[in-house]
Amino acid sequence: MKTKNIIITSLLLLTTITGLTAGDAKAVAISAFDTMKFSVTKIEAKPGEKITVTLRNDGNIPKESMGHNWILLKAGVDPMAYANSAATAKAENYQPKSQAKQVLASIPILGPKESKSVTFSAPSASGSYPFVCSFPGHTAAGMKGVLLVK
Ligand SMILES: [Cu+2]
Repeated sequence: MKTKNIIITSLLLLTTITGLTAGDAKAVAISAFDTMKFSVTKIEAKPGEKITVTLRNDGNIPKESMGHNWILLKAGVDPMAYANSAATAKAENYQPKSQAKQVLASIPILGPKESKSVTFSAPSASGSYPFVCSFPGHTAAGMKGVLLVK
């Protein structure tokens, strides 16, 4: 009887610990479409909050002509300026090393039905942090959004 109670208590404890771990980071699921749009254009977070962004390409058009990525930029960075620089950086997977200092977190180019995650801490300073898809033409087409830290 005593052993049984210990096992039950251990199981409950394990469940609690697992639950805490899973709930540790704020989960944000973003779909990317052939229409050059993100399903999520606004993410809200507290300063320093841990966030896991999962990007899924829900389109059908091949990666070479309709790939999508997710690039979170520092506050004050012009999304179009970053996108213009990235557009000519095909060899660097549209993430130019020359602009790496502008980037806070990123998920590389995904083809149809591919999915990838990135976990990062929201900046400690309140503000508005733009994110874009830097595949050529996509930011201009509206494939962008903002992380609001407050
Ligand atoms: Cu895109």
